[in-house]
Amino acid sequence: MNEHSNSGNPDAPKRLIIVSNRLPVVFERQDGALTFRSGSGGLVTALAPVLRDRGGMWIGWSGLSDSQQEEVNTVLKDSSTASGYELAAVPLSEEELELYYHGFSNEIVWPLFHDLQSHCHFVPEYWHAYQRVNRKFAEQVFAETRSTDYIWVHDYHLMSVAYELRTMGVNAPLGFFLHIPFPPPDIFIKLPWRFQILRALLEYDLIGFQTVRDKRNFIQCVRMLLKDVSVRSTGGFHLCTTEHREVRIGVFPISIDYNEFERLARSREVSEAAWYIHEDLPHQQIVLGIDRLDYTKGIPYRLKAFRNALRRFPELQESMTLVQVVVPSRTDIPKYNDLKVEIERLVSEINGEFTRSGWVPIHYIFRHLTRTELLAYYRTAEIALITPIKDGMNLVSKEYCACNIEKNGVLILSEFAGAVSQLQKNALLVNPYDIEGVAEALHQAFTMNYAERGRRMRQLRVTVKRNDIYHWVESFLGAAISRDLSDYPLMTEYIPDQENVFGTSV
Ligand code: GDG
Repeated sequence: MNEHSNSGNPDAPKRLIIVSNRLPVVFERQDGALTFRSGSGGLVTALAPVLRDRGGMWIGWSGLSDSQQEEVNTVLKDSSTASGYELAAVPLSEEELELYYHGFSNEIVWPLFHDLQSHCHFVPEYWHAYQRVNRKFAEQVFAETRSTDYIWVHDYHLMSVAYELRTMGVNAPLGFFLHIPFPPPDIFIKLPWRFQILRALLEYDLIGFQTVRDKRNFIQCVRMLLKDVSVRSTGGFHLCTTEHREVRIGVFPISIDYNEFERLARSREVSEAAWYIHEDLPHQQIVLGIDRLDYTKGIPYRLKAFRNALRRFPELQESMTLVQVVVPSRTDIPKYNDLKVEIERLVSEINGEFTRSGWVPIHYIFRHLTRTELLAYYRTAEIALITPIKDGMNLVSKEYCACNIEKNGVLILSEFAGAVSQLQKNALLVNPYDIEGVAEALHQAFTMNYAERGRRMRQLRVTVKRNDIYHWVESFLGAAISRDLSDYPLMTEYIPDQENVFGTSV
């Protein structure tokens, strides 16, 4: 890598290098000048605190056109003061973005890996652009890093970065974490580039999945498609032996900064906002749904389940209000716009059928909430209704538990969210396609007594607290390089920006 100047020097600083499609920042123009603030989305929420506390670099696309790259680079020069870690932008042209990001990543991998092959557009140009852009990321990684750094690549946009780095002669250990599910073989084999993707992934030294389900699917695909790769299980990992390397495959369920969420939920600002929410909805149990606009989140089924509950259990009418927050996302992809139209039609039908003087059954919010608003809803909602049809993990479910400091909330959770593997004992589990089953769970949650709510929520909170984001990072880095966070010394001089963890989701 960049001159490999520290190669072999045991005193060289150990930096953590994160590589992801997007940089964890949102650029804005104020009076013509470019500035940036921290963004959101699962990955940012997960890694920003760790990098801020420990130092390192994040490499990714800026979100702006490559014609603004020079300006972006100038602004990012000061990034380590503003964000607590360095940022390096990979320039992407409009065409690359269209084919690699909207095309291959979001019209092929995203739907396929969520078992929705009918949503896929298998366009060869998308695949060629995906390879080109992964090479571009690898070139930037090569230029920015030194051999003592640990490079940790994230998510489905960048599955081929290790392959490209190996082609450049890089032998350093490389880690990869997949934030979304990995599909079973009968779905994965539909991918025209299934062999290339599997072989590219096996150029990493450690591959992390969210759940045992995803790891099992991946291993089955390797066994089915790559006969020359041997697979065995050893001490919690699977080991895939290829011609060039031994690749460890592990499970690392991602999480949240529990203490930070709890601390903020107790703050005066959030307490006041929570009080106003309930003042506006007196004598109501609030049911909360919060999702990016995405067909994997199961919003239409959820709305139908809520309607079914109101029809079958009339005592819920005028006593239960669904607050459904939908955060705009990928609206330039037609399927996402169709989804928005469908959600809005259902909301208006249900409100039309049930609204009474002083009670509107669904409060529909189509915008990004501020952090205070989000936490106030988490804190105040008596029921969280989290029903994705498939989800890598689902951080919202964990954030809800961390913020439920009154310990009177009920978590209704889809069997198909990765989070279920940790939260199954004390959440009410539902099949999101089972409209009547979800309606019954809503009724069960509504009528659950305080003792049982408290017992379940206390245990949920203990589970999330024990397995927080720091535990996730330590587990991955421990497995990757037999190190823990103490090898990345705390940068005590940096004071985190209070307003920063959330922003717009991409
Ligand atoms: C991917 C995988 C996996 C949401 N709305 C607002 C807002 N958010 C924040 C939440 C949460 C994050 O965005 C969403 O995280 P999820 O995990 O629920 O979902 P994805 O964005 O699809 O993330 C997922 C994750 O990666 C991590 O590996 O769990 O399965 O699909 O942190 O708090 N934040 C603010 N306003 C909002 O309106 N401020």
